[in-house]
Amino acid sequence: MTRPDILTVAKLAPFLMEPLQAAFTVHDRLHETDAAAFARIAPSIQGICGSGESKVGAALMDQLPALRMISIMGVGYDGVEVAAAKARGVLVSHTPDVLNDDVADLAIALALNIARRIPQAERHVRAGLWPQGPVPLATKMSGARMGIVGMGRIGQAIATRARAFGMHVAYTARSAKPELPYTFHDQVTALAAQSDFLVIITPGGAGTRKLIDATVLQALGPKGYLINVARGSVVDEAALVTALQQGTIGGAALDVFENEPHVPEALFGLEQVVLQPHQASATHETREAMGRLVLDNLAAHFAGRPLPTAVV
Ligand code: 8YV
Repeated sequence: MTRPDILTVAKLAPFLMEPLQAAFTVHDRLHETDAAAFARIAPSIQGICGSGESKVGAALMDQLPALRMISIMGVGYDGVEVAAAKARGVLVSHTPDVLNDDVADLAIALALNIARRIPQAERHVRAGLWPQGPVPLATKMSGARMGIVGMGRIGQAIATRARAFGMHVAYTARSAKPELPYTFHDQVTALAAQSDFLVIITPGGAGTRKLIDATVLQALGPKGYLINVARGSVVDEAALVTALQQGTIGGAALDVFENEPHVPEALFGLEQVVLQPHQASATHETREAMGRLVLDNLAAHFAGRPLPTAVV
């Protein structure tokens, strides 16, 4: 049985790389490491495997005349030029649903962390400062107003959790979802003005670039908290840094950034900030489930079956 040639465009975890190498001839990021070798095998590459942050553009696709499938380990695929893939008859798959719980859990954890000042209090104790006095009082999250920007699968998982905390949930999205028991705002600024916690869970990409700008941060206000578990591109990061430095908003808890893994140094010294290294889906259970979906989509394609979780 021929083993199709697959190009990986991201560092993949062993639980995915090993079964991938068992089923396919894998060329691990060869386009980045060995141009001559890549040029030799490029005509035979039939599939690409990458992560939610991977960049797969028309320029790379044009070097791969036999390319038929791009399998992304991530629900987000904003780094893939989907229109270019479609135009070349190349299928794209991603890994939705299996990570809803983890991403929603981290969103709620970040909201609790920023409101209850958990990292600050933990640092206070670790520094041996408690004998000298308590930490400042924090902010109650239960019963407050949560605004969710993006009401897809993960947005709805966050809303369910927020309701369990007795929170008032409102949202904005491309269109209202009348079947949902939450207040819809068609403008993100209006939602921000009605929120104590504004959670970002939209797809990345051109359609949402800098959606959260200085105007939205102004509307969120000096007591409001921003939580981003989507993509750094959705927030105007420079405007966010300024808003935090000037107290325009109450604080921010961030899992994603514009230029990962690089984080604006200006954020490091700010008390009212919680920082995470894009780990919302980073549990054994979820990443292994994502890995299985990547393999299932590739196997389905090369067996001529419909893809379990196609984008296009
Ligand atoms: C992962 C993600 O960081 O699913 C996404 O879109 O951003 C994360 O789950 C990443 O894609 C893992 O490969």
